[in-house]
Amino acid sequence: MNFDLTPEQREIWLWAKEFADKEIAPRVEENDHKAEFDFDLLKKIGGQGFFGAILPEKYGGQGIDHIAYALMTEEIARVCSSTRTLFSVQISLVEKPILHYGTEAQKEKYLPKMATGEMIGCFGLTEPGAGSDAVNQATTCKQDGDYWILNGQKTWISNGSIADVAIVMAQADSSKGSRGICAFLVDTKTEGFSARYIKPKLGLHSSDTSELFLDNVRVHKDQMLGGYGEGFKVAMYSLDQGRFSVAAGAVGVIQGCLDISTQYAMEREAFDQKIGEFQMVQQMIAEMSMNAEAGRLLVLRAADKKDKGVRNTRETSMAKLFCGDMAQKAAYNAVQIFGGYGFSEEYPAARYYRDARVLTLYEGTSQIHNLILAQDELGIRPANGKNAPSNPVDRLSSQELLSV
Ligand code: COS
Repeated sequence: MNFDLTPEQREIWLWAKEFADKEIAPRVEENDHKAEFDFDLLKKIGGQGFFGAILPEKYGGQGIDHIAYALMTEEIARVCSSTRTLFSVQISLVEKPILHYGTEAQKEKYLPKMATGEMIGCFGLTEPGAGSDAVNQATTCKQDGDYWILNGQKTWISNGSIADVAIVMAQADSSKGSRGICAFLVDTKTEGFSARYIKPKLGLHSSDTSELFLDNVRVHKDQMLGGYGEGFKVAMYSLDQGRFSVAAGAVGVIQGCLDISTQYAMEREAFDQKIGEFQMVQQMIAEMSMNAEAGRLLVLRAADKKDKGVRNTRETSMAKLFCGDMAQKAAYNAVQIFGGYGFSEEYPAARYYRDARVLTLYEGTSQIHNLILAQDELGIRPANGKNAPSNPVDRLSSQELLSV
């Protein structure tokens, strides 16, 4: 086991860190207050080649590994969770499933343009009546010659209004349950497709969160992603990627809370000393430091398995659950350390507090991840597939686990 970053991973991490500090951080407060999507920032991120991070060079990407991708994601989230959401959805929820399940024609059509940010993607699984119960899709697809006709509604879709392409899950035959679901790549300019920005919301003010409406949307059969009835597997595979990116983002939130808290604690004085000298403040700082480190290790462990190409639902779920929950604690304590100023929108702690809240909700609530992990431990439903080893020591040797 080697904890050192390679020179390349370190370089990518520093590249993302510098970009986050120089280009994202100065805009965060204004974007948050205006509650508008920042198209200029999107262009800058695209121009840097960030969206192509993990794509092979063949599709215009940089071909970096998941360790470096996690570190990039963390750095972006350290300064802005709205921007991190844009980045995560584009890469993990759209590019990765196209890369994994797409035909060569689909890859060539979408990936090079997504790598530059010329094309933005969104992921349409959640519906008004299908959140945690993702199989319960009310959106339907019916075949009509060479086309499929899609009807339904999606909600809480990040990037929904700005997307050029949406991955949409729809039910072809409800008697088949999860095995009747199909996934489609829907160009958002197709007639019958529309989106509506959801505003106001508790946090992520400058992230585009939208509803999608599909009214007799005709999609060519070549736009199906994966095979007939494979849509739920496409969705679950995508969530294994998206949850990983959320977990890395949550580590960034913990680190961001730690950074602002340590700085404030060594500036603010009470009872004739810096508040950072009080042990109760120190305890909160120590806890943030420990949780950032523990969370980062869980994320990097999942990254390692992804790089080895083995199923990692369990490790990803664990990272998402732990980091999402610990980000709540870190943001709560950052507000606590800032005291009354933590309650003011003129200081950053309030934004971290609001933005952190969604981390235990989207891409599987903490309860869903507890369920995945408990059912795995109890042998009810092995998270990494039926043949995954159940002995915790065996689990450390990831080579033996099932391939995705
Ligand atoms: N990768 C690949 N396949 C997977 C998978 C994964 N991570 N997880 C499940 N599957 C497969 C199963 O193997 C099963 O396939 P077979 O029928 O061929 O055996 C199929 O998908 C259905 O799985 P399961 O029976 O476990 O489905 P459930 O309805 O019981 O759902 C949970 C399981 C609760 C884990 C799932 O619905 C879930 O993750 N819900 C939360 C959804 C979510 O995160 N929503 C927020 C989206 S924000 S973008």
